[in-house]
Amino acid sequence: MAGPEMILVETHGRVGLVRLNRPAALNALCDQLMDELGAQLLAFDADPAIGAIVLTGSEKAFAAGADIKEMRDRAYPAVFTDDFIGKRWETVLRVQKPVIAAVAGFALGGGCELAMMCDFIIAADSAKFGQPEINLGVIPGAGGTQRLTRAVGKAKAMDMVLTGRMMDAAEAERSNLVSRVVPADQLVAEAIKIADKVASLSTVATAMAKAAVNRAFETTLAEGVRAERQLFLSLFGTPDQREGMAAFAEKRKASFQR
Ligand code: CO8
Repeated sequence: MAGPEMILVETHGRVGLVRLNRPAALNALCDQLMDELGAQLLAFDADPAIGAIVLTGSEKAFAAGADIKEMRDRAYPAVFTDDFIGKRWETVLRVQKPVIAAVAGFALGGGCELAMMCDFIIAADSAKFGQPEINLGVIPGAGGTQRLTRAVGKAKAMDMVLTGRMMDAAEAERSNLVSRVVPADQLVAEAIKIADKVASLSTVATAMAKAAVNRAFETTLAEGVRAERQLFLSLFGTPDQREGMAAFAEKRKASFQR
């Protein structure tokens, strides 16, 4: 079977790196690209040699949105019955291993939404985030109105979604959309370094850590705390908990299961 055409795949030790690679369209997220990305994310998730994933684009664009030219002739009700968003766009949410988005240049529309579906975002100082769908006579459709609002609050989210304006990297960091900003020429190296740290840890603990933090977006404080406690207690049934705590007591580096 022919390999993917719109993504580039690399591994760096225990880090799986996916680069969106459709330069002629600023990585516009067409069906083929989303299918290739989804398949690769699931392949990394199933691979015990991989502990964390970095998703990045090019220097110019993480992704300039869903592919407008592919979308323009879609019509209701076929768009509803096809469920093209649910089928293609939410694969990243099924990945149990941590996924870090490394964003340089444009992350617009579905590109911003895809970055927000990752576990956290590292931005190059060149990054520009936006939900410009309103300019096209539509609104964000892959979680943008919800995840952006939870990340940056109502005032900024409403401003961006209603005007379509972009937010630069400094504003994105100030507004808690991204966890760190780094110089553009160091973005991928920094993201790999951060992912490498995550990947060196217990795979089951990092998966549970991400599941627990994600609960905070879906439930009440009391339910979230209960869910966290169950996950925490369940880790006492794993060899990694015994190894991690023994290594601390014995002043040595922990060697987690692979
Ligand atoms: N879709 C298709 N093609 C695109 C897209 C896109 N989103 N963005 C850029 N391109 C193409 C351009 O058409 C152009 O192609 P060509 O050379 O063949 O004309 C090429 O990429 C380069 O783009 P520009 O010449 O426009 O480059 P500039 O540097 O002048 O401008 C911009 C860069 C500002 C990023 C500009 O390209 C732009 O505004 N792009 C569109 C941004 C946008 O509106 N994004 C939102 C799309 S809608 C969306 O994402 C909805 C998501 C809903 C959920 C998912 C459902 C599937």
